[in-house]
This record gives sequence, C-alpha cells and structure tokens, in this order.
Amino acid sequence: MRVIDSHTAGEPTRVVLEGGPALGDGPLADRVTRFRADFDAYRSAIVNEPRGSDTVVGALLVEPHAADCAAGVIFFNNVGYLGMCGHGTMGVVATLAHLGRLQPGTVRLDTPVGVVSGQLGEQGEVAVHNVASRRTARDVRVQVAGFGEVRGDVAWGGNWFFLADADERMGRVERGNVEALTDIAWRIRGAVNAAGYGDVDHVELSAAAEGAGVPGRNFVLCPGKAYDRSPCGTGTSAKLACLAADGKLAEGAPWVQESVTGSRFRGTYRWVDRAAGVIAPTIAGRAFITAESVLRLDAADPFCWGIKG
Ligand code: PYC
Repeated sequence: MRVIDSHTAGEPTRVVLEGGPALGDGPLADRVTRFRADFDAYRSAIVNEPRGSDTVVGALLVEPHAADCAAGVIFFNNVGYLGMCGHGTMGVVATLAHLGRLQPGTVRLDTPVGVVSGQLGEQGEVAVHNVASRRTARDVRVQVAGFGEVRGDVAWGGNWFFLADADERMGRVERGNVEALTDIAWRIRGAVNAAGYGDVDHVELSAAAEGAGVPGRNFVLCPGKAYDRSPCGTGTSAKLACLAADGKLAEGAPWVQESVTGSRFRGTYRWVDRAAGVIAPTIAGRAFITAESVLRLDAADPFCWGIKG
C-alpha cells in the first residue's frame, strides 16, 4: 500500500493512496460499514503497531459519492472508524498539495458524515470548513467511580464529545500530566456512556482561561485511549458549538485552541440555525509531510495485520 504520512500540530495522519481495500461505490457511510465488516484487518495493518501506533489516524482516499467533491475520505484509528477528522483533513489537503494534485484554493471532500471543504492557503495553512456542529446536552452530571461528580456538555463536531472543564482534582492540562488526564478522561467516558450517551467516544477537558487573550487549552482523549497531540479539529468544532450556545463567543469572532502539547488551531463559526444551536465551524492549522512509504503485507509475518488494540 502506498501511503504518505504527515502530522498536523503534532498529531499524525497516514493517507492511503493505493493498495487499500476496494469498498465499491455508494454513500461513504455505507462504505465505512463495508470497511468495518469485510476489511477491518486493513485498518489494523495500516495504523497499528508494528507499522503505526495508537496515535496514527488513517485516511483512505476513495472516489467521492457527493457531487462536486474532488475525493472521498474515510478516517480510522487504532480501534475503529471516525466520522470526520479535523487534523486528518488538514493532513489530506497537505498530502494532495505535496503530490501536486492541489493548488492553493478550496477542495471539497466527501466523508461518511457529510461534505467538508479544505482551503489551502499560500503559506500551507489549511482551513477546514467542517460539518454542521451542535451541542445536544448541557450540564450533564455523571458520577465517576473513585472521583466524584463531573459536569459537562455533550456535543457533535463530526465526532461525539463530552466536554468538561478540568478542575483541581484532574491536575493541570499540560504534557507532564497526560497519564492522570488519560486515566480520568477514560473513567469519565465510561460514566458518560453508562449515563445513556453511548455514542460519546471522545472526552475533551478544557483548562480554565488564565487571562484575557490566553487561548483555550484542551486535552482530548480519543476512542482508543490515545490523547490527541493536536487541539483536535472535531473537538474544537464541538467546543465552538458549546461556546456559541452559551453566548460566550460571537459569530465570526476568532478562537485560538491550544492542545496539551502547546500546538494551536484557529477557529471561528457562523450560525446555520441559531434557534437550534447549529453552527458551521471553521478550523485552521498546518500539516507537514513526514514520510512517503510503501507498506508491505507479508503473509508469513505473524503481525502482518497489526497488533490489535
Ligand atoms: O482532529 O478531529 C480531529 C481528531 C479526531 C481524532 C483525532 N483527531
């Protein structure tokens, strides 16, 4: 399989250009179902060890179904499939530009959860116009075993998130504390799922703003228990939906989202349906190409299909 690796704000993306599973045609949501049912071993072979790691997000390029799209893309990780992926979309756009298939301008991409577009700037920055995002539950209270009550919101930003403010019980939102943050975020996810929000597979903990002009800093736990090295594009979209719903960020106003590694995305939104709390978020950041490779699948290799998580 021919792949190109990149990272966006520290978070890796592996774009599969050739040799991936043939998923046929039809809407991308149907093709993900086929991927999961018939070709899941490819997912593991591409992103899991020994070729990848639990932080790698795979991006299979396919023919689009939606009109006017240049390509379709299906994102996946160490344990399954993602609806959308913000940092991954920036990686896909940077990869297409690296291959000379894209000039600065806008490209529309079909995904299992809707059409997104990536706007490539002259300096390599990519602005992702993400799927419509919204908060679906406010001030949800869950009891976390050995920890106590945690309050947060449930929101859609292309994936499902539970967003809570990090408090002193969790420690600081910084790299030196990722083990503790991972542990608590994992337990929060379990409590949120048990409370009836079974679709939530990402947990976003936000540090309290420490002063005017200071960007929001987050820690995002991904479905396979790896933390996002980037500020998470879909997580930032979910955050914008919450800020918009609370009247804390005006339409068009800039939001700088910092990750636990210190990397940053810029975000903004416009209302799609104010009464229903639906926004159209835009997330901007930059991806860098790190490798061009051919992945070999050797039937004699006991770990040919990856070490499954
Ligand atoms: O950037 O949307 C994102 C993302 C999701 C999971 C990892 N990164």
